[in-house]
Amino acid sequence: MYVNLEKQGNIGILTMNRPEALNAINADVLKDLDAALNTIEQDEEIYVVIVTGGGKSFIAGADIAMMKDLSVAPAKVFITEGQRILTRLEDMGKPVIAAVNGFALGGGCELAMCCDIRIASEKAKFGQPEAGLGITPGFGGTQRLPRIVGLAKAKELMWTCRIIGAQEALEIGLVSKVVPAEELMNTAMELAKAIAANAQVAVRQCKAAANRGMQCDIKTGLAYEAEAVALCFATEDQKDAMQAFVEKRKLNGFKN
Ligand code: CO8
Repeated sequence: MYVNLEKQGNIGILTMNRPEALNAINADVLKDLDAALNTIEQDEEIYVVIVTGGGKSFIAGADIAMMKDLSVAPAKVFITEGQRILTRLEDMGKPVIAAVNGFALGGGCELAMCCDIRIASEKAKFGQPEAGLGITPGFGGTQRLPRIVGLAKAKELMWTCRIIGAQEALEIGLVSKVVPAEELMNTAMELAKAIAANAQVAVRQCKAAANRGMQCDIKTGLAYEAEAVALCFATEDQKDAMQAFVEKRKLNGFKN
């Protein structure tokens, strides 16, 4: 299996597992990732997901050896499948944290950008080196990178193929935190646990409303928010949490 899924409490840890090729993505990796996403979606015990890479790399991109002889039609099939599966990660109801341990290049940077929050090890490296290989980014980079770092910075990175370190990724807003390599997984776990400790219907509605709102005008976004918050009033967790507040007592966990 090119993708491992392990559970620690309510946290699912998805590890890309093709270290001999720095976790480069081929059709089999995509298939295993798709299957792991099915498991995560169906497993009600998993509240939050962490994605990381096995070995020294997060993901060093799509598999260049596999792509080199592709003609237009098979390339389109691979691209469409990659976009579909990465968009599944972005659209997943549950929060997803990328713990970027090393190279996040090309398709690897694109996969990280589909996660809700990115935390980087000091050793992480990011970039879209596709133009140096005679192609454009194909797993969403031309669309998501400008939305995250701004249009001019995204074009600069895509045109020059410059690989940036974790600190620069932090400065341009591509990651939200940089930590020493040995603290990466603990930091991601602490963040995941903090999210998992809250009411999960509310957490998921926050994600859905925020993601949908980024694609539309603010009035439409506010309508999504109204739907999202109204729906929370149908949950026991909302009743319990507000009751506990007015009774000035600590809530003893959520039922979810
Ligand atoms: N594809 C296939 N194999 C890879 C890849 C890759 N992207 N990256 C690394 N590997 C392999 C190497 O070939 C090597 O294999 P072997 O040991 O059999 O020779 C092994 O992994 C270790 O790699 P290196 O020896 O090169 O390790 P270094 O530490 O010296 O270098 C680098 C690490 C800098 C990350 C280097 O491996 C590298 O530059 N890799 C390629 C990075 C890259 O250009 N990625 C972008 C790919 S294009 C892309 O992602 C497009 C996305 C979607 C478009 C779809 C279009 C159809």
